[in-house]
Amino acid sequence: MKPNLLILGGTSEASALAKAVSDAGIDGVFSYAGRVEKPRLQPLPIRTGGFGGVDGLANWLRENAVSHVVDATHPFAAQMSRNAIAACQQMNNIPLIALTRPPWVAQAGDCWQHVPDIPAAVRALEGARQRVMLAIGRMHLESFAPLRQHFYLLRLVDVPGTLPFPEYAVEVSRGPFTLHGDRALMERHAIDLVVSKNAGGSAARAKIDAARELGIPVLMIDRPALPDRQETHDIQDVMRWLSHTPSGVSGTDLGV
Ligand code: 3Y8
Ligand code: NAP
Repeated sequence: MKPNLLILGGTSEASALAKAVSDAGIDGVFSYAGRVEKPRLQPLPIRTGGFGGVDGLANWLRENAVSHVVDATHPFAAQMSRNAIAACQQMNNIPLIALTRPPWVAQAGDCWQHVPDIPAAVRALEGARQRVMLAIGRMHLESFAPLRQHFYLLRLVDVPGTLPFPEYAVEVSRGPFTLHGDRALMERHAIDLVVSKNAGGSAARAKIDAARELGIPVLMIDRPALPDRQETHDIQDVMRWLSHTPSGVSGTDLGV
């Protein structure tokens, strides 16, 4: 039976996979949560918005006769990843694989302080005023609002509404970012500290490399823990998996 794929997207790897799937003539749907105004277009049909939890996703899989699911979401999209595992199990174990990228690892010249999550990053920022590049997007900015002593450089995908800080600059820009661009940005704003999620991949690592070159410390937020699932960093692995993994959904489950 020809695969009928759901890609949970929102990363550079998800977009690269969508191209490989489309080029191979495989049927699939690309899914966004709907977090930004103009998400990148894809060579596959796009659906946007939450599914409605585990049951909502399981129903969507059934109603759309999905035979395989690839979770290519960002490593911090932990709730989506947990829901995907549970929904595929609920649907008689529809085959699921995660397409991820290895976390960044500090190298010579890096000055990283690891923290386990956003609240720990907030605690680590208590104390004297700094000029902080807060490159973690929009969704968690409120957590840092109590730390009014700092200047914040905020990089956002969309033009923001009111922001909870007395002193800040906004850079509206989506990645992939460049070393030259991020270094110039940090110098222009005389940044003392970079706060970053350990996203991995190449599209967001420019700020880490620029920080090393400028001798700027990084507050590195480690990834949330995820349940065990089949995982790969390689798109060709996913393509092989697709052709070698029989659908987990028999005819009767397809409502036919
Ligand atoms: C909506 C859909 C592609 C995918 C591109 C990657 C790279 C550029 C780097 C920094 C860090 C950050 C943020 C970031 C990067 C890629 C990738 C990645 C980080 C888009 C996209 C969607 C989102 C959602 C958005 C979050 C935000 C996070 C900005 C598309 C552009 C900070 C993560 O305003 C908001 O609500 C933004 C929300 C989740 C984290 C947050 O908490 O605010 N991503 N980003 C997805 C959906 O609706 O399902 O247009 O592509 C995707 C990309 N963002 O194919 O080119 O692969 O990671 N995204 C982080 O890493 O910290 C920016 O500024 O240095
Ligand atoms: P999350 O906290 O793990 O998910 C919260 C809820 O959002 C999910 O339970 C689901 O709603 C919905 N959702 C998330 N991703 C979805 C997708 N691809 N398609 C449909 N619904 C989705 O997710 P998040 O951290 O907000 O990330 C949202 C999107 O942004 C994902 O596509 C992710 O890959 C992308 N992204 C996130 C980050 C980040 O830093 N978090 C960085 C780059 C890109 P229901 O429960 O209703 O189904």
